[in-house]
Parts: sequence; structure tokens; C-alpha cells
Amino acid sequence: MTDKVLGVILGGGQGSRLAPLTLTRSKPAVPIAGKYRLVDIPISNCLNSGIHRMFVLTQFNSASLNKHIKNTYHFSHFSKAFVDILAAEQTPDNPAWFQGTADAVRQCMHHIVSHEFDYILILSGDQLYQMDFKDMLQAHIDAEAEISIATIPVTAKDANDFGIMKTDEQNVITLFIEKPKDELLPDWTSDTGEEMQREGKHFLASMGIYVFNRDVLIKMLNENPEEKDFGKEIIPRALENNKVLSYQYEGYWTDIGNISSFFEANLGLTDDLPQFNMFDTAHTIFTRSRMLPPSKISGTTLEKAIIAEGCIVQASRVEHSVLGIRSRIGRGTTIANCYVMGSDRYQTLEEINHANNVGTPLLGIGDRCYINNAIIDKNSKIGNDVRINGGSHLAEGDFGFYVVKDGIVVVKKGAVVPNGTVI
Ligand code: ADQ
Ligand code: ADP
Repeated sequence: MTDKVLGVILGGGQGSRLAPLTLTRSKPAVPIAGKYRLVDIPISNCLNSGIHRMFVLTQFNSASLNKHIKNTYHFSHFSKAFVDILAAEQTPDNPAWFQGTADAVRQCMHHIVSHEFDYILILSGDQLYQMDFKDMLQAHIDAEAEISIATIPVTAKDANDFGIMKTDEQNVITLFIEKPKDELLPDWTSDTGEEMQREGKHFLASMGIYVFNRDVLIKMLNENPEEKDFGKEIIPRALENNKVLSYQYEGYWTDIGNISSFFEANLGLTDDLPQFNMFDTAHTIFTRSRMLPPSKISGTTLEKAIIAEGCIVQASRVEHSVLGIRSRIGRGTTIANCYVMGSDRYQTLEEINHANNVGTPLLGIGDRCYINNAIIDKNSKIGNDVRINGGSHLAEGDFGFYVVKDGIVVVKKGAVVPNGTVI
């Protein structure tokens, strides 16, 4: 069954909600959980579900994304598996970038249809979850559906961020509204089951995960070239002409498309029993194997910390934080509630001596710093005695080498933060 499926991962539009992490890289290449990239999540879900052919659609084709995909997803010459990046491209008929999710698929369709498949599985690139798509495909086939949408019960507070639907007794979707306003919500409750109702989850939300029969998708995209978006246009129209099934999922699933949800999802991994289980060998998350040395830690109290490979940590305390590959943290420093992404390389001893002689910060985080509520993007150089204390007391905005969003301080990739800086 999964041989007949092609995966399409929507890698991101402008990526403005995740800025400044997307300033110099495309969204699928944003690092998560210390050693992965966002795109590893949907790709791993496909591979674990037996779907081995996929395209990643991205608005711009960054060097880091290309390198990551090229270096990570190797398949045997004897298999048909591939992970290919399709970036928005100007053609004689189309000078524009992708205008929305459906437009992205439409513009790439000439590449996609050259492969054999009966079903196309469309996935978002900015969600954290471990789902077996085989079950969803089986439900789609059993119900003889033309389109299936994975759905999840949500509360009224969350309902206006999602497409919300209503179904009949056979789980066929009868009504759909994209991101309804608060005043409309009372009309949109569903019977989501006893357990979900107890949690106050009365609304059936689209997870932005779609299975389309090949011909149905091609026809819809060709016939309605003005329709740019699945949630706003394609799905509402499909209800008029097609059998659209809801496949209800109740596992952990979260959108990580903006800074605060991205931050929460990363720090959530430090819980004793995280909702997203990186230790589940049945759902391995694949990523590049880098052959990094083990991490070296000295004099540090660690409390709810995730430490990736290749780190050198001499901090006094690391708490409720994720330290990414090759992170270096100096003596006497406290890191709390932070995602430190780490570095792409190590400095040589000569570079370190030179920087020490001229008094410029080293790659990583210096001595006697206090850093709380922050995301430190890759390759930043944070000096000694720096104090960064994120929180709602800070004004929001872009302050050059850092941005404050929802109280979270995001230090930009490659930033140099001088000794003694206070934020
Ligand atoms: P949103 O997530 O708000 O809602 P959207 O911003 O269109 O929808 O993004 C969906 C996915 O496509 C994301 O991974 C995004 O990065 C990517 N994407 C967006 N524009 C793109 C473009 N131009 N090119 C390539 N990729 C692009 C959708 C549905 C809702 C549903 C939620 C669930 O519309 O109905 O409830 O997903 O998260
Ligand atoms: P990741 O672990 O983030 O996937 P790599 O380990 O491949 O990334 O390293 C990321 C990038 O850093 C690579 O492109 C590598 O070439 C680059 N890099 C390595 N050494 C240096 C250096 N001395 N200066 C700048 N960039 C470097």
C-alpha cells in the first residue's frame, strides 16, 4: 500500500513567523531538539510508515537544507526511495514564488507526476509528532474516500488557529471553516468522544495532513488555478464534489511554526516523560550522523537538560534547557530555560588564543553569564559576564543582534555579544 504513496512536505512560505531563525536558512533547515532539523520530523514519520519517496517543497533553497538532505537521506541504488527538494523556481509561464500551500504543490506538479503513485500525502513541515500514516491510508482506502484529512480535537482557545470541521456518523466531513473567529465557535462543536470532551476539546481541527487520490488532486489544481491554499480554498470546495474523510488522531501533535511554540516544544523535551518521545525506537527520528565526539561536562549541575554530542560544558548550572551540537559553555555560567543551538564547527587553539589576546568573545557562551528564557542560534559568540533575562517585562522588537518575541530573547545566528552585555 505505501508503495503507492508519494509524500509531499510543505517546507514553508516566507518563514516570517519563525524569524529570525529563518533569516539565513529555509524553514525546514531550522535546528530542533539539539541535533535535528525541522524537516527530519515529517521525513522520519514517512520513513517509519514505509513511505520512501518524498519531495520537500521550499520557498528558497538554502545551502544548509541542501547539504542536510544530501548528507542524511542516502538510499540504496536498488531502491526507489528518494528525498528531493523542490524550490520555487521562475519559469517562462510563472515568474512568482509559491503563493500558498496549494500553489506550491501546483507549481511542482510537473516534477511530481513523473513518478508513479495512486495517493499523495501532503504534510506540513513545522509540526512535532510521531504518526503512523499507514493507519490513515488504510482508513482512506477502506472508506473509499477521495481525500482524507487528519484531525485532532482542540479546545476553544486553540480553535481559531486551525481549520475546524464537522462530520457525519461515517466521519465524512460535511462542513469546514478555516480559522473561525471567536463569535462563530459555538456553531462548530463536535462530538469528539468522552475523554476529549472531559479535556474541554470540543472542536475537530485539521492537522494540515492530507491524503489525496492522485487524479482528484490533479483535477482540482488544474481546474481552479486561482485557488492558492488548501485550508482556505481547496478543502472547502472539495466538500461540494468529493468524499472527504476525517481521520481522527489522538496522540501528541503540536504546531511549531512560531517562536513561542517552537521554544515550548523544544523545552518540553526536557520533561521526565516528554509528550514527544525521542527515545522510542519504533519511531526513530533520522538525521545526519556527524561522528562528533561525546560531550564533556565539568563542574556543572544539570537539571532537566538535554545535551547533544560534541559539547564542552563548564557551566555551574544548566536547567530546563537544550544544548545543541558543539555547544561550549564557560565557567560559572548559568543557563536556564534556553535552547542553545550550538555551533557548526570548533575554533582551533590558535583562534582561541588570538581571540583571548585581543579580548573578543569565543564561539559559544563565555564565563560567568546568566542566560534565561532565550534561544541562542548557531555560531553565536557570547562574551563573558553577559546577562540575558528574557520575560514579559522586555519590549518586543528587533534590536540588531537579537530579537524579542513573546518575551523570548532570540540571539541571531552568528551574533557577537560583547563582554558585559545586559539584556
Ligand atoms: P497553517 O499552518 O496556518 O494552517 P499554512 O501557513 O498555509 O497553514 O502552512 C501549512 C504548511 O505549509 C506549513 O508547514 C507552512 O510552512 C507550509 N507553507 C505555507 N506556505 C507555503 C509555501 N508558499 N510554500 C511551501 N510551503 C508553504 C494549515 C491548514 C489548517 C490546519 C493547520 C494545522 O490550512 O486548516 O488546521 O495547517 O497546522
Ligand atoms: P550541521 O552539524 O549543523 O549539520 P556541519 O557539521 O556540516 O553542520 O557543519 C556546518 C557547516 O559549518 C558546514 O558547511 C561546514 O563546512 C561549516 N564549517 C566548518 N568549518 C568551518 C569554518 N572554519 N568556518 C566556517 N564554517 C565552517
